Formats: sequence, C-alpha cells, structure tokens
Amino acid sequence: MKLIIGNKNYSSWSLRAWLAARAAGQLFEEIRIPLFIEGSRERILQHSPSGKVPCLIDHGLTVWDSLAICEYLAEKAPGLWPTDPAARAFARAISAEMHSGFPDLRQNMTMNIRKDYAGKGHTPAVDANIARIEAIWNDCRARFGAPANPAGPYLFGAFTIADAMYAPICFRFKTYDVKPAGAAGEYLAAMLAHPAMKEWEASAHAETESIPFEDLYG
Ligand SMILES: N[C@@H](CCC(=O)N[C@@H](CS)C(=O)NCC(=O)O)C(=O)O
Repeated sequence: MKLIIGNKNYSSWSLRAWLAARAAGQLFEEIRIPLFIEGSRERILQHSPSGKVPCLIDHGLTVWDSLAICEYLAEKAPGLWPTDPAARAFARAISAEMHSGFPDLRQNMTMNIRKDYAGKGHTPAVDANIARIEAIWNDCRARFGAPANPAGPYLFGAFTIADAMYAPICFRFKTYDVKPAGAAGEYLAAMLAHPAMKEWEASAHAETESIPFEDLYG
C-alpha cells in the first residue's frame, strides 16, 4: 500500500488519510510530494487522477480524496468507525460536515504547524466555525465519551475516522492559540498528545520547504 501525501506542515487533507492508515494498522509506503513547487503537479498526477493529495494505492487500486480513503481503510479495519450504529451515523455526519464545511476557518486559519500565529485569523465567521467545532466536540464527548465509553479520550472513545477528520483543526487551534473550554479542551489536549500526531508534528518541523502564500501572517 502506498499513500501519496503533501507537505506535513501544510497538507491538512494528507494528515487525515495518514492518521486513518496508521489507526488501521496498515503498513504503507509514504510518498511525500512537496506542494506548489515546479513539477509538483506532474508528480501528483502520476499517482492521483484528481491532481490532489492524499491518494492511496493498494495493489493497483487507486483511491483519492481523504474521506474515500478513510472509508476504504475502514473496509479493512472496521474499528475505524464506532461499532454502535447510532454512534457510527453521528461520526459519519460530523466527518462529512468537516469534509464539506468550515470554509472561513480553513481560509483564515490554514494549517501551518511550524508557525505561532496566536490571536491571528479571527473574523466573526471564523469564530462561528470555531464555536460549531467546540459544540461538536463537547456533544460527542458528552454522548459517546467517558464515562459511557471508557475506551479512550477521543470523540467516540477509541480513535476513529472522526478524530482523523478533526486532527488538522487540533493543529490549527495550537498554531492560532484557540483554547476550547471543558471537554472540548481535554479532547484537544488528548489529540495533540497522540503518538501519531506527535510524529507528524515532528516531521513537519523537520521539513525545509515553505509555501509563501500559505504563510498567511508572516
Ligand atoms: N477534497 C480533497 C481535497 C484535497 C486537496 O485539496 N489537497 C490539497 C493539499 S491539502 C492539494 O492536493 N493541493 C495541491 C493542488 O491543488 O495542486 C480531499 O479530501 O482529499
């Protein structure tokens, strides 16, 4: 299995698929293509028909788009979704909401792990996105987290695709110093302490490329 990803500092969609592949326990070769430099697009197109990362290749089968990759991995590792049907439906709903939503936060608080942009990026629309994410996290922890499900500190107890989908938000909240209160804050701390998140973060710090237009605030 091969997973084609972009820069670890910037590529939030890559992070989602990479975490899901790790959580699935799959051995995979990581092919990192630095984005937005000469030849990037051609290199990505050699693997991914959309011209975007992430892209998964498994025995000749190509799966592109982060959520489709997560779903494909869940076919191999069903524990990637919650086992309870109601929890699974909820996890799918919040994952889809992340995949298609939060445009203001995405635009004004891009993932940029190496930077400290404390206090930057706020607009009323961004703050509304943040409030919605906090509400989702608090709601998940109240409905599906401890003590009802002591399996872990994540949205549905054990780590699932929903956590992978919200993982880039956790790095954004660190970069922009957004501090959710209560259970959402505890969830954020647990995510930032997750070993795979730490590994990705260290790799982002070790990268040498910069994408100037992604460095929004200097
Ligand atoms: N909906 C896609 C979005 C993928 C996407 O936009 N990837 C960005 C990197 S995070 C990309 O490949 N950008 C390179 C380009 O547009 O040339 C997904 O969920 O995978």
